[in-house]
Amino acid sequence: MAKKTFAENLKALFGFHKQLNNEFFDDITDSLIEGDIGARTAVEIVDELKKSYKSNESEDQIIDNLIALLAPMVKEISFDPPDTKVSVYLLLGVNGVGKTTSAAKMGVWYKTRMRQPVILAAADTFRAAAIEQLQLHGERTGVRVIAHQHGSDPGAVVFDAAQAASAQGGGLVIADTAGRLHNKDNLVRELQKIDRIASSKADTDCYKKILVLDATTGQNGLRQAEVFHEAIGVDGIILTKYDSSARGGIAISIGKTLGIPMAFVGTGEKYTDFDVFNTETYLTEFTGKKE
Ligand SMILES: Nc1nc2c(ncn2[C@@H]2O[C@H](COP(=O)(O)OP(=O)(O)O)[C@@H](O)[C@H]2O)c(=O)[nH]1
Ligand SMILES: [Mg+2]
Repeated sequence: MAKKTFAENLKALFGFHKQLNNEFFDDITDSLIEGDIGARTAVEIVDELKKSYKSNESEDQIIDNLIALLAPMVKEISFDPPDTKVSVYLLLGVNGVGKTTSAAKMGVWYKTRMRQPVILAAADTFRAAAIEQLQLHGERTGVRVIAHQHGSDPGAVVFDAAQAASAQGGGLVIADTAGRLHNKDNLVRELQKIDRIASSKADTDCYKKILVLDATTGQNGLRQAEVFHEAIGVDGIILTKYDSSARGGIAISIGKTLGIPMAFVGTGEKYTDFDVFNTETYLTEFTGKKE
């Protein structure tokens, strides 16, 4: 059975507790933790909520107070590649989080919003299937894919893709990467070269490192964000599988702990199941606030 969302839990709590006493607030803390907010943050939030609580407050007021407390913790960013510049967006993340799928979705997203070309770079050269997967996406969506052979240097793929964009007077390169994460040293070494090439080929402020996180993995996502942020620095996050996640508190946890902003959400398997992250919408959904 699917896990209850924080919003559903909260609703049940209001029904269950006739009086909003300490027990009620303890239960809110538990629900926040189950929603992947992280224990420490959950306790801090509920302490604040208690402080501002006045008797006879309605459910709606309590949810509004909660949203007001959460809002400053969530960070949000939008990436707008300028038409006449060369931009490189490098997608990072461990295996299976949805990097290749997100690269394809992002390609579709930007293609309809840019005059200049969008190019997918198959820089996950580690798995042959990853190259084919991206090429197939390219065929289906009409977005150009630049790929080299299986096992070739991923930096060279990014180089060629950026070169192709440059030759057309600017454009956006979205680079898929391999998700190997044996240990941090390894990760740093693997990413450093590709990082150097991407930053030298992209115009000023047009190189973005975007971490892809699976919303269903919970607090594990926070750990992944820490590792990648330390290794190469993360400019923004794509939260995938948000459709199958009953939680999503990870956006709050990461914003508060690491200050990394959310950029996009993936909400399904279709190319169009993808949107920019919006804090207000996110908190409305997370808390189950009535609109
Ligand atoms: N439901 C759902 N599935 C997704 C989403 N994004 C990716 N997936 C699925 O997650 C699986 C792994 O995706 P993939 O892009 O290959 O991950 P990668 O290893 O990081 O490149 C695939 O079966 C995708 O269809 C999403 O937003 N929602
Ligand atoms: Mg992949």
